[in-house]
Amino acid sequence: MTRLVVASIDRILAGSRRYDEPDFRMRTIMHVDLDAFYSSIEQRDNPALRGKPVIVGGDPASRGVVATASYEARRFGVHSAMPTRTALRLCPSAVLVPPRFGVYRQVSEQLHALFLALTPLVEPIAFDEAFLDLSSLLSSPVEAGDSARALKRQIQEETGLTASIGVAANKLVAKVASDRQKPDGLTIVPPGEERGFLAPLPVRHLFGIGPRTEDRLRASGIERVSQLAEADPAWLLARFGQSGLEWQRLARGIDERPVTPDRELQQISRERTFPRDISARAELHAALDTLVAELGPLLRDAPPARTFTLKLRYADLATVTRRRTPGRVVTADVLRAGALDLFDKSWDGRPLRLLGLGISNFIPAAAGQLSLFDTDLASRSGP
Ligand code: DCP
Ligand code: MG
Repeated sequence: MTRLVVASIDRILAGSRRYDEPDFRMRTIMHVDLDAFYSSIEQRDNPALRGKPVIVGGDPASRGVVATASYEARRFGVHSAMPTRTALRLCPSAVLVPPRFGVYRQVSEQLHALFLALTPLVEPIAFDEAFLDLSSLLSSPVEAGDSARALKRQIQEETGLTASIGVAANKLVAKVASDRQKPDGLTIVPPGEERGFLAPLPVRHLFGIGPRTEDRLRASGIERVSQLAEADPAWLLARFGQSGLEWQRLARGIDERPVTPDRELQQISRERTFPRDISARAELHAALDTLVAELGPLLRDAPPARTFTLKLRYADLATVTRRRTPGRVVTADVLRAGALDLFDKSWDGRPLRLLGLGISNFIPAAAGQLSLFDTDLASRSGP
């Protein structure tokens, strides 16, 4: 209720402020993303690694890939999803550490608990990343400074790690903002400044614009968000269909997707587009393992699921989706074994550009068994 009143007063006060969307409602969305998550945990737990280039990843001998690298290693050009072999060539002094998913998952749970202490409207995106909708607590992103600094402090105290936070009136801008001053950053984008904030970025920063779309836009002379924002809508529509208009809305800083706690989702899924097409089975298995690990904490928070789905996209963009319902609840272990098996049966050996994994077909929580989310979801059914 308060939120609605505040939003309408704000719209009246805004006066000259212009939004392309008539029913625009001011929201305060926070995006939290930990810095160099896996490698920061390794440096935290082993002081000998602090200040050094650290690579968390798979064994180069079995075509392992980099999960993440410390900022010291990134200076050498090392990045996620690169073959470990290449990474060690770029940065021979790096210490290679195998991933400890169990530990990362525990930290992820600690983080999730801190987020939930602020608001039930938490949408986990990865182990170390979530959107929080703080609209009912704060009437504008510009009021979020104290909450964001307090959250960063709590994260530091509870986990010993640094986080970067972005706050804005929507998810897109909050996400870009959290990246702006990494590591240990805080960036708040005041309402009305979304479009200018996004303008200089390459278009790939917008949701839904992957490498292929980026190429198509570039072929039409569009590389920056500002160019997309200014393009003639009729031309965009003719050339790219409805998607062109949707990208333009994002480019103009408009994004109305709600923050969605996973309980409400039909499917919880994660996918990876690889920086280059991959045809090595071991690398694909490793990527699948990462997806399983990312889904882990969400599996725990979501209602039990009966079905898991594997998605393969080949280099020629042919996409295959395979579903399996194992006859028992999909736990992390069931998912790990099942996904690998399903992958081996589904993949035809050609290079893949994307791998995705999801769970669905949720069993409703038993009556009387309240979860953290149940108590608060009612408040979301408002406007
Ligand atoms: N991860 C992975 N494989 C990838 C990307 C990420 O295994 N291709 C894992 C390792 C990361 C974690 O997910 O530590 C979080 O991913 P981020 O993209 O947030 O990367 P980092 O937290 O490592 O770094 P940044 O400081 O850029 O957020
Ligand atoms: Mg991160």
